[in-house]
Amino acid sequence: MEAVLKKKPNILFITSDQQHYNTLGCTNPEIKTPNLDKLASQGIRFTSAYCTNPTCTPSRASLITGKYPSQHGAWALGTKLPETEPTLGKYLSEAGYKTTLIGKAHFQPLKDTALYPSIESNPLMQNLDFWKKFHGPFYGFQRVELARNHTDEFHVGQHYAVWMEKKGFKEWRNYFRWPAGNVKHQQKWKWAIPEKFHYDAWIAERTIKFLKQYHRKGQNFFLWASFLDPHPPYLVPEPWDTMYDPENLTIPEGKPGEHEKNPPHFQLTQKENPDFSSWRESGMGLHGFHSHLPLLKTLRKDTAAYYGMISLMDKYIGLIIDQLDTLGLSEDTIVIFTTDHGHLIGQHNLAAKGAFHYEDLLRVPFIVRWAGHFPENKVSDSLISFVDFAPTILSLCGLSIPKTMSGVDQTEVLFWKKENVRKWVIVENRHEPTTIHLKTYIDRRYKITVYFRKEYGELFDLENDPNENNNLWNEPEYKELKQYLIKQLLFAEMEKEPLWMPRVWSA
Ligand SMILES: [Ca+2]
Repeated sequence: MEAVLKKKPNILFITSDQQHYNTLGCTNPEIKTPNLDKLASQGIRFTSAYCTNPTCTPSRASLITGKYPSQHGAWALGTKLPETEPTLGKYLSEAGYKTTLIGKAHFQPLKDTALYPSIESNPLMQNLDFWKKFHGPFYGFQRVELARNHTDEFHVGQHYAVWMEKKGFKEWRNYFRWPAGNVKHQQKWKWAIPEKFHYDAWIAERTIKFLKQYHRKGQNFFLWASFLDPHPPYLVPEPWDTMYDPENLTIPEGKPGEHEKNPPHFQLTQKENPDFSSWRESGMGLHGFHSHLPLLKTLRKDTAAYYGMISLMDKYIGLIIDQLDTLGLSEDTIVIFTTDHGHLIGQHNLAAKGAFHYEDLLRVPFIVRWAGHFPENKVSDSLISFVDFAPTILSLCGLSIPKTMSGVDQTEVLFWKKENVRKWVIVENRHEPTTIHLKTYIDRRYKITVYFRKEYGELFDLENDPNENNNLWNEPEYKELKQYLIKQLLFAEMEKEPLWMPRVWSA
């Protein structure tokens, strides 16, 4: 058993939260990410990797289940992944792996109810006695050490707060928002928290601890270092807050009039006091369905802080990878870096996220390294979807892929034997049961977005209009193309239906 296990690769999975695909130094000279650039030079960087949903919970649940949000159950923010869903961690655990998640999970909502229990909820997140005792299991991870606050957010707590207290940082509440913290005003750009108590330092320290432990014990591992930045609020400690001069950054701008061809919610974002009441259905918060004008006023400073957050995170990602290499585990460990979905920071005059399926929001940075096995310093435009992550990892670990997973095995692409194993990707977004329910189909050239029971939609030619300024949905000369793509979307939908078992007999 041990001899067989030794041949299986370890998995070091590193993610950020809400990171635009073009925020790596190797593609964007205005930002510095030396460690991620180095990782890209040692492996394969994918330029056409997509999330399955541009929000946290649904997309993260796809990564660990190999299923679309419409299949695994966590269909929107504020829902949970059912505990009955088999996960990558479960399958790897059964094969003898140690499975650990450090950082952000967000598989469950901030609210705990009798019907839908959640431990990632308030006020339990602030009950540090609970978190001192609870370390899993959680969705296939035998060990979890969690946080889910983005910078100073009020739902700080869990293992991160336990760690801060253990470090003697008793005054940690002075850096976080009320009521979990003591800060009652909105902090901007510069975060007074000392870097050594920032959650990036915590994630790196704990990840490195587990790397050393697994190495010492000769254990196979699936270790997820799940960073929480650069998700807003835009706050970063010194010296990273002044690393980028806001005046020297290139700030994207929307094209005048572009939203006139887009669905009504795009247009409403550009008004002072828009009425979005007809989209409200569950009574819960709606991402992006508000005026974006106030958010566009501080883009330069926001971008400088956003880049600072990425560069700070890059430093700690570097510490983790350097430790892996120092332990001599490079050739035994597959390293994957990505984020959970993209981000809008001025593109199309929009900010953050919502039902705006631009590449900025759907496409993700995606780097894979397996020293001595995968090629080095390659760039691939092969289509990748987050549903491919779990089946591909299982395949690389020599394990069978459950038929219930919808993703495809990308192993041959990673070994540089095939350019592509996909012809399309689908991105879902069901933010409300019926009123915000859209689906995007992307092939090598075109991209079409259909809204449930709506006559409007989007059709972009990514080759001739890579910035997606010219929606062709209503153009008479593209009517046939639109019909063709809608049919392709339906075919893709049919293709992604899982077959949990083969037909074993005629009847
Ligand atoms: Ca996210």
